[in-house]
Amino acid sequence: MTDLRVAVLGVGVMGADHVARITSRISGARVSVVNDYVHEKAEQIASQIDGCRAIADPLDAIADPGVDAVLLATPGSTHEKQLLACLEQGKPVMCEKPLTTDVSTSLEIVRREAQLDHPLIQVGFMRRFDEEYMRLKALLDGGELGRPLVMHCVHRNADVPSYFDSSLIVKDSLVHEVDVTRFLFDEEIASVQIVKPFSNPGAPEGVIDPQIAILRTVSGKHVDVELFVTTGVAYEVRTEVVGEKGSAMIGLDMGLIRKSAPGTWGGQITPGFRERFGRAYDTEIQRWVDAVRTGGTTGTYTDGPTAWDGYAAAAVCAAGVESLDTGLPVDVQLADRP
Ligand code: ISE
Repeated sequence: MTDLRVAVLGVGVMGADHVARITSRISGARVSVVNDYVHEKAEQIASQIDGCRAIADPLDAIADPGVDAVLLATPGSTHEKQLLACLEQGKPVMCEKPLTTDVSTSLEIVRREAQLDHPLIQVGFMRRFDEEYMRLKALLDGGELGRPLVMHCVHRNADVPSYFDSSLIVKDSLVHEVDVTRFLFDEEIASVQIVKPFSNPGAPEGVIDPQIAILRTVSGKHVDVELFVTTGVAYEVRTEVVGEKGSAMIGLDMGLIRKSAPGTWGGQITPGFRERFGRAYDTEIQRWVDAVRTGGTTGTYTDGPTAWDGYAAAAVCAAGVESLDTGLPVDVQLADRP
């Protein structure tokens, strides 16, 4: 079987990481086209990869006959147009979150995809491919904890880019806990409330940080999330599920623990999400490539979170942004699934 020819759109930090992983860590695929709004950056990357071209217009890159599938790592505001182009061209697409930047366009994407013979969109919620999350999911599905009742999540970043504002903490960071909740509990989220504790004086002017998110699922499970994105420390993502018959926790970051004179004890904390979830990204992209390559015979071109998952996460985050203003719980309104 020939290698899948992938166009990577957007070669900022995430896109460049994906180019590197497809080129040197993933089997069965190669990067045939790159695109970026800074064309010189795309040209520079293309020049380092055999048989790769830089194409200046993202829609031309999607339509190019030398492209079998598309990986979108472009800014969220451009996703709607690019996803629609992929659907029109019948090209499978892996889309980094967000699916689109608002709920109505996300729903439109879901509806347009539903008109096709088979789904083509996979959304990049990479935590579903992380070994610890997969083990936790297997534990829950196996019933060993009994019925899950409560989940506590911690989501801390050392810092965030300068353009981050309070609502991005919901849409860019909380969105992962939203997806984890839907993934682990296999049900939708009914309401969300954002509580604002005393703000970190070290946070940029006007940014509400930390925030506490309280999610309630349709069946009444409680999830609380501490979001704190300017700790100045490192990356900490922990998840603890409490069930009828016990609890389980992941994300303890217990790499090497060193004990040394004079009487010290300690180790290192993972610096950021690219390190923490590096292997999960590799697994995610490998499984996507495998699904697309065999799609002609299996009829399935995705292996992971769907456009619906992207839409549902967007709907929860929109309710979260509303709650950020009012401080009150906001119900999540989901359309019927097509
Ligand atoms: C970032 O955009 C990500 O997607 C990370 O996974 C998340 O942990 C971080 O908070 C976001 O800013």
